[in-house]
Amino acid sequence: MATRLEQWVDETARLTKPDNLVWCDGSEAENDRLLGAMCDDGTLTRLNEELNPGCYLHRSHSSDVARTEHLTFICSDQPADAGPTNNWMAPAEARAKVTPLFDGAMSGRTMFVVPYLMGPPGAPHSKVGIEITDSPYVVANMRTMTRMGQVALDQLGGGDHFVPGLHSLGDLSPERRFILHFPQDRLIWSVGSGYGGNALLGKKCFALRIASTMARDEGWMAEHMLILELESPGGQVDYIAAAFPSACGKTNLAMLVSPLEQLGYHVRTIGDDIAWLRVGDDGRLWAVNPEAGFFGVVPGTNDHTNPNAMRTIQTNTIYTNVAVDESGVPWWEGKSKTPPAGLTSWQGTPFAGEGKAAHPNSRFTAPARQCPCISPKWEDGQGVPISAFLFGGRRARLVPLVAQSFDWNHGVLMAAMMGSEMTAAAVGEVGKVRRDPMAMLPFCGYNMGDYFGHWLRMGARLTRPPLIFTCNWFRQDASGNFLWPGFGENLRVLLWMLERARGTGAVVETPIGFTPAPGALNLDGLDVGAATLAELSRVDAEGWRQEVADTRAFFAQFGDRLPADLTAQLTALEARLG
Ligand code: SAT
Ligand code: MN
Repeated sequence: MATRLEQWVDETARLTKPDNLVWCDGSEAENDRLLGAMCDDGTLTRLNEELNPGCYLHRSHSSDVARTEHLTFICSDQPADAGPTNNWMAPAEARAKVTPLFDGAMSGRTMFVVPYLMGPPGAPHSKVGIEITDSPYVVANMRTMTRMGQVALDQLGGGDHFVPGLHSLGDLSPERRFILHFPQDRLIWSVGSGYGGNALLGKKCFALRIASTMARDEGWMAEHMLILELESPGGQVDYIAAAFPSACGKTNLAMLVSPLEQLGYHVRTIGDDIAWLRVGDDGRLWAVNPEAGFFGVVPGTNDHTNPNAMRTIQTNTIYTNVAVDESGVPWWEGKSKTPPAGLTSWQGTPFAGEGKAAHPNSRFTAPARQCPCISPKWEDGQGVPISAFLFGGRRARLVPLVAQSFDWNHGVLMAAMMGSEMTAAAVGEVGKVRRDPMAMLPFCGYNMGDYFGHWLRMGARLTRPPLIFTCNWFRQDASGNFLWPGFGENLRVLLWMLERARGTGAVVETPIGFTPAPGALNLDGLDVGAATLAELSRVDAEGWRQEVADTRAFFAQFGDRLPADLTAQLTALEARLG
């Protein structure tokens, strides 16, 4: 009897009609072969072999440069199960519409069967996915982003427990592009895009959208969060998980360089994008990074903003949509003040100084193990215990530098109220504020009203819950200057959060939560005056009343799927604002 995997591969090959079929084993030799073939046919360009050994450039189609949320669907039986913030398509309609796009889509191409593991090998909660794709670029990326090949088949052990994901480049036309999730079947279909979260199905499609529905059913959490490790003088180690919308500095925060290293404060990385969290026997929440690599935004990355990322992406990295100089060294906005002469833009044309040389959503794909500050615990199958959650966005006004919620349920409200100015990570209106609860708006695989309820229920099960904070590194003064230096200095905010977790750390009580009392943040060696600090923490009641009204309107769309507790929290906040 053929296994479920063999049957599915067989069926898929009959539908997509590839010229060849390759089962990927994840080996070095296989990877070398694939990279070589992609260099030969122009899919990849080898970068400077001395300065960037093992690095390649890929240029995607110019209409395929970011996630396309309007072409991303949750195909649950009932529209109410996808909820008002997701696009919904009936499963039968989705199959009828998209099957023809897969029909013969791989003829003239090779079909790769890519077994992969989300989570460390051998760990009890790691999960197997199988991606079938006709893109060798996707295969190479999956090899970096996940544990790919034999290791995943070993974990599967001949069983039936895997999440199938079918991907084809199709004709790359946005007219015929669909990213479909079938939560009941734990199945993913993606056609028409070769880019990032649209095509590397282990990431947003599995580890967030499908995993969030599994987590709801099984009592755990799949969140869009970095995980970082903080060691204090004396050796105490704590872990923080933080959620920010795409392209708001998660990778920078995850790899933060401690400005207080001399004093014994060390920061290490567990993950930069996704956290899977479970309740431990000790009543704490334990987090695992299911990924094995970083798919980070390149522009703005430099030795000041993220020296650890700079070192991580020096070797064995696939760059997508960056510019390149005459000697084959990649370049992007923010790498140096002025572009080098003789630059070729991300579109492969001579860069004349107009527009951007690298696409604003250009990315690096790099192995996590290359990160100089990766924690020795990053592949621990038990995970790490989380002391605090941090929710942030990009807001020029209103939201203070940091605030602590009064308790878990109030924290869930704060996280659900999150808004952020949109970035280039998704196709849309860059700069416009949109509500992005828990930074999960594009990634929650079910009704977000139910998702809020899941958060409330999880809190009730935790005897030692993480404290919940919100932050905003991006607040500006009236002339548009950032008030807070950001980057490594964000550590000072994290240290105050840890003090709060230990029951110390002075606060001011405001209607929206606790903010640091004057003098409570360690600002040694930092040039931030008292007036600036006061402005950073200022709570503008009128502005917040407007924020409450916006939130009420946002919440209204969830109707009776919105937990009553959340409405009660919002009403209480409104009352505190007076
Ligand atoms: O393209 S991805 O979805 O993987 C990146 C992101 O939006 O965070
Ligand atoms: Mn992300």
